[in-house]
Amino acid sequence: MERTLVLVKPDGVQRGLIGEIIGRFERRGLKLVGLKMLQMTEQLARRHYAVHEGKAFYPGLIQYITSAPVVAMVWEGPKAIENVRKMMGATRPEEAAPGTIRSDLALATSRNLVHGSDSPETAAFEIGLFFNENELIEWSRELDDWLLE
Ligand code: IDP
Ligand code: MG
Repeated sequence: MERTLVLVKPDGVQRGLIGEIIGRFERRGLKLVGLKMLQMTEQLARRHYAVHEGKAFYPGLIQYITSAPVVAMVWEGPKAIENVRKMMGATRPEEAAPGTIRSDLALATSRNLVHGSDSPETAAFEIGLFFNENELIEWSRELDDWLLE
């Protein structure tokens, strides 16, 4: 089973959309295996977004992601990385498909509500940035017989 890191970014927390965003993944059938609220430090933000260092939007991105608390989650399920990315929608809300989080709830690329890992390698790296192994909970869900192949 695949795991992916999801963040409700500071705008999602400030706008009271934590429950809305968690609810979408929960209703889809993905399984929550890690959850915490934290204030990202500049150091954590720089590590998390290291691939974007040097880009024009990078300073604003670091400012944004550290400007208020985030909610960090690990979701598990078949093709969790791809499924979450599709549910988030494209980076730019105007390009996100209707029905996605960014299309339904956001208007600006610099305030696009959510982060989701984009590959197995980044998922492993990002989960490790936010969670210790003992903070990830393995639990069995009775519903799985009705959700999974
Ligand atoms: P992703 O979050 O869809 O994976 P990335 O290209 O990895 O998108 O960019 C990371 C984050 O940086 C975006 O989610 C967004 O918050 C911010 N960002 C990306 N491009 C721009 C831009 O052109 N202007 C402002 N912010 C941007
Ligand atoms: Mg990205």
